[in-house]
Amino acid sequence: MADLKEVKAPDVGGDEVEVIEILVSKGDSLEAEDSLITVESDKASMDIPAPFAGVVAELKVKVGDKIKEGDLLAMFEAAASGSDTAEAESDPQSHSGEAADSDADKADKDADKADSDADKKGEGSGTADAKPDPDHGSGESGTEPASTKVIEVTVPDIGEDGEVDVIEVLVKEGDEINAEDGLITLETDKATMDVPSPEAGVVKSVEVKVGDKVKQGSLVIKLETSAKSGSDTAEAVSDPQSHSGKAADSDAEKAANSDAEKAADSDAKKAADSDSEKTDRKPPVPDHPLDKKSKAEGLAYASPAVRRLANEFGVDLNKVKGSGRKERILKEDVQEFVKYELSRPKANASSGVAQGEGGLQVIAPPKVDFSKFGEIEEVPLTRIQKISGPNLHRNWVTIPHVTQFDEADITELEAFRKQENELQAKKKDGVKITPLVFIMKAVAKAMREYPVFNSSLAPDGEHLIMKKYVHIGIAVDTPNGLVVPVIRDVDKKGIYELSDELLEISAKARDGKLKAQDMQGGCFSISSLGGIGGTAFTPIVNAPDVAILGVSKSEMKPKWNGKDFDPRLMLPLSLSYDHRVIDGAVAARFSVYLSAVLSDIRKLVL
Ligand code: CAO
Repeated sequence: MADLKEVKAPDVGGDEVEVIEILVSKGDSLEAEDSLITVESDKASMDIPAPFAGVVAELKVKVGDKIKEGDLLAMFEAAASGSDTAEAESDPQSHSGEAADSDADKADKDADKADSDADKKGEGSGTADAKPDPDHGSGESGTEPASTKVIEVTVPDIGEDGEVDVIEVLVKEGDEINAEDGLITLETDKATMDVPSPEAGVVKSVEVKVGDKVKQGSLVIKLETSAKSGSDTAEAVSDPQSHSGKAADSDAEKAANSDAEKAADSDAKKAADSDSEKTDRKPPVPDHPLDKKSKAEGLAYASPAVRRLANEFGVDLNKVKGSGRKERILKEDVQEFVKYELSRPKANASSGVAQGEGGLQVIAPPKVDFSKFGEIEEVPLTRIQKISGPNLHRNWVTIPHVTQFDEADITELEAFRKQENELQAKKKDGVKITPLVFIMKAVAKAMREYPVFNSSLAPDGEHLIMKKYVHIGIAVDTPNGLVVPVIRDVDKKGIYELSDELLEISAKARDGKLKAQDMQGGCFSISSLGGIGGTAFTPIVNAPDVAILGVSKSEMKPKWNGKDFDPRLMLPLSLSYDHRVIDGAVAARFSVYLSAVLSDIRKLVL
């Protein structure tokens, strides 16, 4: 049979120390030496362990309390037999010592209290008639509600037809839980989810284990809950004496009525069966463990030993996900965290930007005194360079780039373009067309054909945002640096309209008159160095775009037609893409398609 025993603070190093963490809850079943609370002095923090095994009946301290040696920490319901308890009873100086000789007193007090409760209610005639509260597990005297019921908690509708795996059991027998506390974690092929408790209570039994398969209606736990007085739930308790129930906690009574308890328990369960069917169930809470915020805004849930370990390795415990009970951070969690961090690309911090969220860190560049080797002059970066530099750096280090090279035969395109330009030259306000506008049109067409090129990776990295519009950014070389104004709805505009816009926007860029919105909303970028020269280059993807086309200078090349070499004007294309989003084969197809359209611009109207 169970007795309530006091757990007192041991020698905590002389002075008062502050309770910084409560590691157990009422109803928890502990082994001797399991940690109870964490205290902190100005020198260190330490766990105070349970001096013996038992169930936590009551906690006498809370976070923020100051305690010293001998202060009462908790009341335990400890087994009456067994070495721990025996030891405790024989040692009046032990943590639980004072409790050991007070059982008899306590039984008297309980009986008195039962009398007084019964009198207050005008029910029953005293402890002689009082029966134990059936199935009452906490062993607390006089503090429980008058009656309880046991309900069966089952798996609610989880949106799955078949069975799903139980991957974690979050409670155990004797746990006191609140409504909505997670009971078990289920894993479907879409997500993991917790099955929450519909009500607060004490876990009487856990009916599933890790690895079981469950479906809607499967029994998860049996839960003892408090019945509201006067409500129909009182039926759940079959004990006719239950209305005088506070006396039921009497230890003496308990000892005398184990058979009655069993019978009552069984009746209560039957009643609870029907009650449980009536219980309104909330659907399980989808749970993505990796997304879970740390429990601790201020204080991570970990023992001092784990804190010390984390401290030694410079680990911020708020970033570590605990795998222990109630997400308590274990030593293994810290070790795994360190392993993971070490396996990530390294580190540091030559600039604040590199330390940003998800930032890769690189070693600081060497500091060289160049003046030692000759005359130098320091020229400040332009404002645009200062802004674009960190963005280029981020894109370069965070996007896995691949560049696909190709060339398009633009012999016919050029013939047509020159012909058009001759016509335009005769007009008063004629526009000169450059190859770039044809390239823009062809790119827009290819983006419609391969929509993944018109997407962005969502910040969670789990899906793509597909855009239904085709806005293209054009890299423009200006005296102050590179800018990328955006031309909208390229797929819907004609060659002349695009030429006008390109002229206008590049003039604005060179005059430093672009507004922020002129540079927003792009889906894909083109960087044309064809007017300058070069055969190929590797442009940097302009996030959040997933690809960029580099255009180099066209060149006459001898191309084998099967019989002879033909002189053909070939335009070099360099397509860089984000390999997280675009597969190499798709990029090659896009590139081939683009070349085909540029080689035969009649395809633009198909
Ligand atoms: N092959 C051969 N000649 C080309 C060509 C190509 N791929 N592209 C353009 N040309 C020719 C044009 O036809 C024009 O010739 P003409 O004067 O004989 O008509 C000449 O080169 C100059 O063209 P342009 O550069 O003025 O016009 P554009 O439409 O091709 O480009 C713009 C406009 C704004 C993109 C360009 O001026 C520019 O700034 N390019 C630089 C982009 C850049 O810096 N990219 C690097 C980014 S990464 O650092």
